[in-house]
Amino acid sequence: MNTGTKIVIVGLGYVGLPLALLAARKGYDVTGIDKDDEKIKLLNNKTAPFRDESIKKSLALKDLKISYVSDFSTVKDSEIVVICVPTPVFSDHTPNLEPVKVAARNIAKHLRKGQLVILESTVNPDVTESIVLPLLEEESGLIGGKDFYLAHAPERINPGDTKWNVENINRVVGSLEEVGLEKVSAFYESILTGSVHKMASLKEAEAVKVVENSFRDINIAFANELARSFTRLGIDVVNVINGAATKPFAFMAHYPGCGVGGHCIPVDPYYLIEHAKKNGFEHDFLMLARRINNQMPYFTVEQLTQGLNDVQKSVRGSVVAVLGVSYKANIDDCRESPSFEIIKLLKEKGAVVRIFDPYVAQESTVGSLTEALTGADAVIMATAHEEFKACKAKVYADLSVRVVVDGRNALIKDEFMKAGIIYKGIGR
Ligand code: SAJ
Repeated sequence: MNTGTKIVIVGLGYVGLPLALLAARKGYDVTGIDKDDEKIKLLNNKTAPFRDESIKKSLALKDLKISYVSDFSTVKDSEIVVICVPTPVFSDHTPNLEPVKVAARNIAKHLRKGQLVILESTVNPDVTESIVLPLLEEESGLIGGKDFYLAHAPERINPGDTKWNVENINRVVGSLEEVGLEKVSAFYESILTGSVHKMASLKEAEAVKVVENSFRDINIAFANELARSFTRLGIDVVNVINGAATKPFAFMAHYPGCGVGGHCIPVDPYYLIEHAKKNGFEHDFLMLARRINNQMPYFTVEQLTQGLNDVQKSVRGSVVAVLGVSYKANIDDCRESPSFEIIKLLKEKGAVVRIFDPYVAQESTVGSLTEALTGADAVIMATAHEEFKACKAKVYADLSVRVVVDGRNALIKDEFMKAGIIYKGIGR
C-alpha cells in the first residue's frame, strides 16, 4: 500500500509533521498542507519549525518523497487525507472546532470517489459524524461511507517523549462503516510498529481520547488536592505518592505541580464536559478536577507569599524570577502554560517579575539563568527544564536569593534548606 501511494496531511504541527515524516519514511508520497507560509518555507528548507530532535533527523533524510504546500489542490491526487489541525477551546472552555471545519471545507472542494479522510485531531464523540461528514458531503456532493470513507484515529503524540513516538505508540481507529474501518486500519498498520485497535464506531474512537486524557487530568487533580492538604499536615506528598507507587498494581503515580498546561490535558476534558452538558449530563467530577488544577497557580503564588513573609518581605516590590514558560520540561511549547497565570498574579500583587526560559526566548525578559537569579528576592520554578534542575542551591545563595518555590518539586529540598534558603514545594 505504501510505495508511491499519495497521501495528504493537513496541519503540520506537533501531530501532523511527525506523521507526515513517518509516512514518507515508510514509502508514501506525502504532501503536507499548512496555512502558515513561514512554516512551509522552513520545511521546504528542511528546517524544523519547532524544537524536536526526531523531526530534525527526519528532515535531513535525502530520499523522502515529501513536499509542503499551503493550498489544497493536491487533495484530488491523493488516496488518503489526514486532518491534524488544532482543536483548542475558547476562553469559556467551549470547544473551538473552526480549524477542523475550515480543513473539512477545503478538503471537500477537491474530494473525489474512493478517498479515505481521517480525522486525528482530538474531538468529543459525535464531531466526526455530525460536523465533519456533512461538510465533506455538502461541498463535494459525494456520500460518506459509500463514495468516500471517513475515519477517526485520535492522535497520541507526546511531545518531548524519547521513548514513545509517532511510530511505536498503539492507536485506536473507528469509521462510519466496515470498508472505511479496514482502510484506516490498513493505513496505520502500514506505518506503525505499535498496534492498531479497531473500535466499533467513530464515537467510540473519539471517546477513547477524551477519556484517556480526562483520566490523566483527574489523577493530577487528586495529586494536587493531596498536595494542598499535606502542606497543612506537614507531610511530604511526593514521598507518599512514591511510597504508594511501590504497590505493583492498581496505583498509577501522578504528581502535584504549579498547574496543568499543554494542548491536551487541560483542554480535552472540556470537550467531553460540554458535549455531555448539551446532552443533559453534568460531569461534576471532571469539572471539579479542572477547578482543582486551575487553582494551582494561585496556590503556587500563595506559597511564594508565605515564603517572602518568612523573610519579612511582601510580594509587592519584591523581585521575583519565574523560571520556565513552556508547559512541560525540555520543550518550547507554551500552550495553556500555568506560568502565564502565575506571572499575571505576581504582577497584580505588585511584584517586579523577571522571566527566563531557555526554550522560549520570545517570552523571556532576561537572557540567562544567572541574570534571572542575580538579586532576585524569590524564584518560582514553573517548568523543570534540565538547566534549572542542574542549578545548585549554592548558586542561588551566592546570588542572594532568599525564597525558592519549586513548582514542579524537581529541586533537592534539603540542599536549599541547608543553604539557608526558604524552600516551598507543592505539597512538600
Ligand atoms: N502534569 C502534572 N502532574 C503530572 C503529570 C503532568 O502536573 O503527574 C502537568 C505537566 O506539568 C503539564 C501538564 O500536566 O503542565 C500536561 O502534562 P503531560 O505530561 O500530560 O503532557 P502532555 O500535555 O504533552 O500530554 C501528553 C498527552 N498525550 C496525548 O494527548 C496524545 C497525554 O495523553 C499523555 O498521557 C502525556 O503526554 C504523557 O503521558 O506524557
